[in-house]
Amino acid sequence: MVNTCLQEVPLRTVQSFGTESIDDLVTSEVHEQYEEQGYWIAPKLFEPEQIERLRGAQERLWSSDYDHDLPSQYGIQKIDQESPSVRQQCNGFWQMDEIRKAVTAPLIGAIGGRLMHSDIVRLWHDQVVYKPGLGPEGACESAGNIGWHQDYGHWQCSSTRNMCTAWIALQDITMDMGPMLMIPGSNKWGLLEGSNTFGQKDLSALREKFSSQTHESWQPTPCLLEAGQVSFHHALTLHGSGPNLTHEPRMCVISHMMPGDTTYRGGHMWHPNLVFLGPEAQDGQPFLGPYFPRIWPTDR
Ligand SMILES: O=C(O)CCC(=O)C(=O)O
Ligand SMILES: [Fe+2]
Repeated sequence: MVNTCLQEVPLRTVQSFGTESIDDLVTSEVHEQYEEQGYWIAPKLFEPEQIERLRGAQERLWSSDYDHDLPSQYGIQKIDQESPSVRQQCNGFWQMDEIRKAVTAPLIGAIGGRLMHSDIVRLWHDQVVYKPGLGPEGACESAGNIGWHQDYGHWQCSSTRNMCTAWIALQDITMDMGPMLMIPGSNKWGLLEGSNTFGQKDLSALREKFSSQTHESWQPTPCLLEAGQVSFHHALTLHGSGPNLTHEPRMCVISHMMPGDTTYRGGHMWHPNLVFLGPEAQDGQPFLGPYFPRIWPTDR
């Protein structure tokens, strides 16, 4: 059990890294890494107290103890505490204040803005993900897998592929924990056919499917993070993850960000976010308003 009575500490800022400008953190080497490999692992952006509070918020979420009654358009996920399946709540920020603070943290937005080359950053949606610990005997269980996918494969109703995800580790993420795996360079392969495969479990079949479309080298690289560290990836970077073979759950909170001028690209794939554009949504309609909070510049 985690301690949920921890003191609230202020979120980290650019200055807390001993620098004045976000460009001292997101340097030209960082841009190069992000553009060449499709992702970048940032230093610790969250303090241990914040991580502990986020873990508490996540545990409360899974036991239906919410800060706010009204769930997002995804509704309330029914959780079977004994199941080996991945638990996923999208737009957890509607229900838990601590999750809202993390996925809209100004530093996350400032970094996302630099990586997307956008002055304004909004939340596209968030995810709270919990991968149960199956123990070493769980190696053949695929329920905890997250299929190889491209985020934009799911987001084709958005006017831009230039979207960026921040994945916040709520504990040290080790190799046996089913870390997120990236395919470096896949951000340059374009949008692959049928890449909206987050929910599929057969990683080998997906690898086969995507490798045969590109014939590029496929070198899964794990994002091994310390608690409070954050990885940032491009919406075209292929990624997925395997089973958690430890006895601890793997917990993270994810902020999917978009440039502030992102609009609806009509006639493509449906997405739950489209409900907020209303029944007469028009191609080119902006994703604005409280459903898509502005993260950067901060309005708090
Ligand atoms: O948690 C994982 O393994 C995958 C998460 C993911 O798909 C994402 O952050 O875009
Ligand atoms: Fe993803």
